[in-house]
Amino acid sequence: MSGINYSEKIPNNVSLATDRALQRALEHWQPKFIDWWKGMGPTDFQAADVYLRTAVSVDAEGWAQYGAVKMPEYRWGIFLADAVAQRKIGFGDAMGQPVWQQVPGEYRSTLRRLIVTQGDTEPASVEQQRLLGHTCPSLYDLRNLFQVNVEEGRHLWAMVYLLHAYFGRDGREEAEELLQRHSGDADKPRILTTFNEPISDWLSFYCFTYFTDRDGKYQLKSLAESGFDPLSRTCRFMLTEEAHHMFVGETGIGRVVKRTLEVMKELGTDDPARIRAHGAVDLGLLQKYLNFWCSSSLDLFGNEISSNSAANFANGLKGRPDETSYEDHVLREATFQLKTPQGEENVPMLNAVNEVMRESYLKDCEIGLKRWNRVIERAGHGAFALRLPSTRFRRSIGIWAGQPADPQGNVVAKEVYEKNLANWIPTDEDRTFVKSLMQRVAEPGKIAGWVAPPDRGINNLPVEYEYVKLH
Ligand code: BYC
Repeated sequence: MSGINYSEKIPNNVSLATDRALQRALEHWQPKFIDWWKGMGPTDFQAADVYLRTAVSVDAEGWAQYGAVKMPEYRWGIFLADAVAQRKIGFGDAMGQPVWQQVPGEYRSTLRRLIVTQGDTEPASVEQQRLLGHTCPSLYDLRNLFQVNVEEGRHLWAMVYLLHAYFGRDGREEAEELLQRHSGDADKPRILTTFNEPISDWLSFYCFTYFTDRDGKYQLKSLAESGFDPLSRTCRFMLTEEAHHMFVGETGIGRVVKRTLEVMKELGTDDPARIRAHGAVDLGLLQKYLNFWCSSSLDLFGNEISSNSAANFANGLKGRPDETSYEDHVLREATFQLKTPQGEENVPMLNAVNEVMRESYLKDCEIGLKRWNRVIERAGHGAFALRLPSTRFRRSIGIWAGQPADPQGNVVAKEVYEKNLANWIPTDEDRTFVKSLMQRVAEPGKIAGWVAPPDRGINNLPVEYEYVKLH
């Protein structure tokens, strides 16, 4: 491997070729990554030619170059957004001081942990989705799945670069372990619970890219504020790619809604049984999937009251998304009114940063719902408006964990909760039905019967373009 031309093999803007030690470390890791990709990445599609975008630089022309690629030959690159001259720490007790180009000793283990947690989610999501290709509703969707997968792979490279470049031997060990933990593995699971849930159908995939990738957006935005400048710059570039993943989720769910409304119109009914018999997803079933994935993703923000997040904020390691949009960047005086199962509580704002992030995340989640509900309303079915579940519903982390709250947030008797859960999240029967819809459609221009075709193709190509050549 020593003859590698890094600017060719691994596109990068971090002058890899001039840092021999870093180059050697990555040379060592790269074949293990490729082995992981072949073993744990998308099954059976490694020889297919996929119409993918690749980032070869961070400027407008270079960040999205399109062409047919076999996935194991994808050029996973390392990119940092351009440096901001004279950048200062924008929040916390060290606000106004110059950002750090190296890891401050006292924050070394915390920063490493944040980077490892972020890094762990990226390969986890690829593992969760590895079987989906077999049941793709169209070649367009199949290509989008693979685009998301290779970019999650690139995001892993981004975190592994930071670990190798700034954390010495510990960092290299962590980079190895990122390939050794696996989603759902009984002995070595992924770090965060949501990333151990299987994604075995495309409705889940659309929900995951809508809700869970959006957590990614919010976590990356908060790390993009970090006083550790290489982390900030890395996350800023990752955010440009993240937008497409959420597009896949938002348009995917939107296309399911559209198709369901067509079927309702065709049959002249809103009877879920008849809609299902016709091979479409009734809106009640879609609502259950939204409830499941939204509540699962809400856990990813951590506890409402968190001394970890308080310390990370005060120390300038992790800010709030869009930190500049707030007035107070120190939060030593402010308080936050928190609703707990015991009643309202006034807590120091510094300890409530996770909750502040969760609130802004939910506002962002509302945007898609408004769009889908407009379509539902226009079709004359306003009574079926889709809703986000309350932050109290089905939580496993934080003050509401284990509380029997309904999707509207009312605490109900445990028996009532348990009896109604089947109305709120997908049952085994629902999942079996959704699975029955998942029949592979892989002819150019064809689409499965449970989802509408997209409005437009990729990169100005027609929808019927052969986005994946299967051979
Ligand atoms: N599951 O003080 P707390 C993405 C642990 S998604 C399991 O509230 P903190 C992507 C916590 O670690 C974005 N454990 O936690 C999307 C802590 O343990 P210790 C991923 C959990 O630190 C789609 C303890 O409970 N990025 O990129 O304030 C596809 C106390 O909790 C969970 C990040 O998450 C959980 N859900 O917040 C691909 C950013 N929640 O320290 C990719 C990096 C909490 O007591 N991570 N715990 O042993 C972080 O910023 C923080 O670690 C967390 C937790 C926000 C996750």
